[in-house]
Amino acid sequence: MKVYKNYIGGEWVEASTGETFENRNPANWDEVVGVFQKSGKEDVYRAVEAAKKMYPHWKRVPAPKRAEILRRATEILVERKEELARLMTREMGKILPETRGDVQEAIDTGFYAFGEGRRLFSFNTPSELPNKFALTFRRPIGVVGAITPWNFPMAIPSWKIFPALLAGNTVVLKPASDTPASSAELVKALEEAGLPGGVLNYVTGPGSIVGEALLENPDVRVITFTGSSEVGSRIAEVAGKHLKKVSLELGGKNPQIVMPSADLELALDGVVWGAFGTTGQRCTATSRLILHEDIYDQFIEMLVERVKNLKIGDPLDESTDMGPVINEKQRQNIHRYVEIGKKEGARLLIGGHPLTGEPYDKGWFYAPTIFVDVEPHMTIAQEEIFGPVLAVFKVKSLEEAFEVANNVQYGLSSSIYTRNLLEAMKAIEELEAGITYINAPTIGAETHLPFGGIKKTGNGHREGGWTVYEIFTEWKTVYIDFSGTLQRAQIDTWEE
Ligand code: UN1
Repeated sequence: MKVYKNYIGGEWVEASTGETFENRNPANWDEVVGVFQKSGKEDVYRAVEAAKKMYPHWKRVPAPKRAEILRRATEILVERKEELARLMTREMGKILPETRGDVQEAIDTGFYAFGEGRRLFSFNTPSELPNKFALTFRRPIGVVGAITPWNFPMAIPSWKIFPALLAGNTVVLKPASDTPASSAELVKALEEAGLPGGVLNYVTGPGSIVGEALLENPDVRVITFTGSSEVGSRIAEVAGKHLKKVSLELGGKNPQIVMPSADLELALDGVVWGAFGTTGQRCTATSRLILHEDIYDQFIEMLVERVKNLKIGDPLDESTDMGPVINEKQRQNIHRYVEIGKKEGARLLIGGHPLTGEPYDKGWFYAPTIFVDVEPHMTIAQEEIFGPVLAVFKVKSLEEAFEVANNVQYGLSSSIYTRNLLEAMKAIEELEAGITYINAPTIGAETHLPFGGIKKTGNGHREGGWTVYEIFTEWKTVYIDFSGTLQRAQIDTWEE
């Protein structure tokens, strides 16, 4: 059985607690993917110490040189893509095309960061006084604590680690306990690429101990977190107390609107992929389908027919459409929401139960589930379920569709299917979300554009592309006065 250790100061070491935990395959819980360190606060503090010690060195390495190491690491991911995707499917349960996509997302992020090494643009601007320059630089911040989720076990750590390192910060990564193997492989690729020891550290263990220790350690200057709104709000609270910079990427309750002019087959492809891809476990997943009444009956019929024929099973089998959910607790939680949905009066159209019998008995499988007659105030219309559960709404107009779409506390992704240009334009204007797709599903953001949401989806930051560098840098403003006199801003005026 493969035992993974923590990576601290360039060494793979056991946790000070002497304890470990198992990482099991959600499609077959008899299979142990690896054994990981159940670390304590002391391990986190040692990792932060190592990161702090290396910071003065790493920030002095010119950005294009830091970038070279990231490029080499990314090339290693390219070489190992298939092997890494298979490992990820075993530890996480999403189907192979999706885990290949997850590794690819890390690759795209790595190469983007490589390019950024020769950009990291700042700006200059005229001074109000003569013989004086005013300019700015992006500076790294220090030790970054990255706390990452299990649904994108390599992509999301890469979104945080590559830009944080490129900008000159050092990092302590705490991956989700359900998927520590994929992130360990990312760390190994960086180690092999020649990243100096201590620049990136990796500590596994429970969020309540390892995550909390990162929050509380005064030397961690930035916390970047992707996960639930509940944990996000706790992080913001503690980090607020310690005045740390925090970037939060939290829940979603993403709608897809289908209007009468839409290409219905295309809209169907979109909603099935958006709602049941990754077994519905994306923060961008389509959890609400808003149908115009004119196409409602027809679309529901098409949807049920398609969902009935989804192949659910072993995610390593290339013909499978949907794998299991991540773990027992999550499956129970999904089922609890389904029960609430029924109790509150929504009508269960299909699914709504765990899958049992061959080949499901040793995994956390749940049937793709669709509710109709959902009212906007219902729990299943409001809360993020993070599973294969779709709530369908019937509306009379585009305005009502926007009203329903916006009537939630989240605002990550959104989508509309229409062939009417004006409707599409209005959707861009009206939908309250960080991302709006026209004739495409709510999932599938590309890594070189801003990624993030409004309202309770986050705290205003954007990962991805160039915007993520706002999270991992601080501005230094520089004034250079070469007038040889005392020039007082706001007081001395310029005269010819
Ligand atoms: C997430 O679910 O946390 O846009 C991220 C998408 C993916 C990223 C999802 N590229 O669906």
